[in-house]
Amino acid sequence: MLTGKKGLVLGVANKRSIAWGIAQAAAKAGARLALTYQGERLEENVRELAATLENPVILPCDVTKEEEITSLFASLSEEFGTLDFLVHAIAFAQKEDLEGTYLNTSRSGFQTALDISAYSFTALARAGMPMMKDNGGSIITLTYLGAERAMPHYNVMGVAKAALESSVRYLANDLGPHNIRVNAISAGPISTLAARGISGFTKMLQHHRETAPLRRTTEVAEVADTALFLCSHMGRGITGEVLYVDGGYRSVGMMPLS
Ligand code: NAD
Ligand code: IMJ
Repeated sequence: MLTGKKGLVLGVANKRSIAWGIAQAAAKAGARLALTYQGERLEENVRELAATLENPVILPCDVTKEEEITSLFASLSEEFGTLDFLVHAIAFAQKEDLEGTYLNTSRSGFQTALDISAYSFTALARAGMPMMKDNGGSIITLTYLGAERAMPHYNVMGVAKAALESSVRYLANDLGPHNIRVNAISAGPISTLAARGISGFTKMLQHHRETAPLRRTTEVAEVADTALFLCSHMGRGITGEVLYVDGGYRSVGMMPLS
């Protein structure tokens, strides 16, 4: 599905990362990949995982640093020339803002969550555009239902995801004339690093299992297959959308009564 295509995947932290699931699926589908790591702490992890791929490019990128975004695309431009797809699988809020109530979110906590989890997507789309505009491309981000419904503990991350989903629509409108598509995948809860530390997460998985029409939790591989579809020729008519890969959870209004 992706033979001959070149892609950039941001957000691999470890083997459980959704970004790593997407990278593996894209490599299997024939794509050549560049992966980024956030800071030296994660470099070794990403290099070890990438060693299983064919001819990967590995580059640093902390999205809070404008110069790292600039040098990422300078290096990538030399290595790849052109780019066919970009996957953004990055989110961060201060731990304290995912514990209490949304009401108590500080100005700096709000800024951090919105900067890393939402603004970074716009910054990366802008920086990646010159490498995509001649052949067209596909840009994807990961979101969660907490963008549109108030969920326990998700708090400022929900507000950041709402901004991210709106950014998808505006970027799709801006980049569509260059045949660059922009979409989000809204995944159901998955036990990754970004979810494991959350108090009550096991209960949330259980609730999802009992409520979603498919009666199970979401798997990274299901999310990865949807990402492949959106990056491939098969997804050519879709832009500005949020696709739900959640076992149908969003379509129901109540847990089964028995
Ligand atoms: P993860 O912890 O494996 O990935 C999060 C990534 O964000 C990490 O690789 C981390 O290095 C990166 N990151 C954080 N701050 C950064 C910065 N300043 N610069 C660069 N990178 C930074 O967890 P995940 O669950 O794979 O999360 C990936 C995406 O999926 C996130 O956007 C998350 O909101 C979304 N998502 C996750 C779930 C879930 O249940 N796990 C559900 C829906 C959506
Ligand atoms: C996160 C918090 C609260 C409820 C949650 C989640 N539910 C799910 C998640 C129900 C599915 C995971 N998720 C969708 C995220 O986007 C997580 C983002 C996140 C996680 C952390 C944990 C560690 C930390 N900061 C974080 N910032 C963002 O310090």
